[in-house]
Amino acid sequence: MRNMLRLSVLSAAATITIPLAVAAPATASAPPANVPKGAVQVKVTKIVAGDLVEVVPTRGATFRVRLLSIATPKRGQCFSNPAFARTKALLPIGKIAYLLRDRTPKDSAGNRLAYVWGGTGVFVNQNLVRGGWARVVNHAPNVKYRDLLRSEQAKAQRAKLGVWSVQCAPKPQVDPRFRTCKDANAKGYGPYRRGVDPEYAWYQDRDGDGIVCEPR
Ligand SMILES: [Ca+2]
Repeated sequence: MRNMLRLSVLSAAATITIPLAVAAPATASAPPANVPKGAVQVKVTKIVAGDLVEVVPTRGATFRVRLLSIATPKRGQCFSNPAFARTKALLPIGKIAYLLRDRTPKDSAGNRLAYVWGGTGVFVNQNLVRGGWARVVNHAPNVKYRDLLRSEQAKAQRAKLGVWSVQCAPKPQVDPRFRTCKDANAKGYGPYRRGVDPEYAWYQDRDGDGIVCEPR
């Protein structure tokens, strides 16, 4: 009688535990294959900037993450809006992401420093550089993906994508007052000396003597 009872308890327990064990991996959401070992799962809660996001870990309070080795254009700079939109698309609010740290855990502002993968396995730092949404910056000693990112940046530059496009190229500076040296001289301005007068940069020093707008 006692044996029979134990058996029935065991079988009842088995029918309960087996479906749970099968269901468990689906809710734990195993990371996509290309997310490196050691990456920590978080949930995206806010996109602060193209290279700064807020996340919440499985247990604990939200924190901000600065994407390592890259910088997106700041607000108001060329291509800042597309860069922000790209990060938002790669890291949708409420979705899972994966963080991998390098050697320095935080920046001076207290943001965690990490490489970030989206829930589908896209390496966000790399993707932003690849499309010209971000530039590579030196966050030494955090150099785990530096060579990869530099190679992606070289390709983006050759293809003139995003921040490397003609549209984002710095405008050549010109003298706001005079169209030519002759005009400047006529109004009593010039010559301008290299390293002394800021106006020097606005004119071509054809003979290379460090002076522009020499009176003729
Ligand atoms: Ca000269």
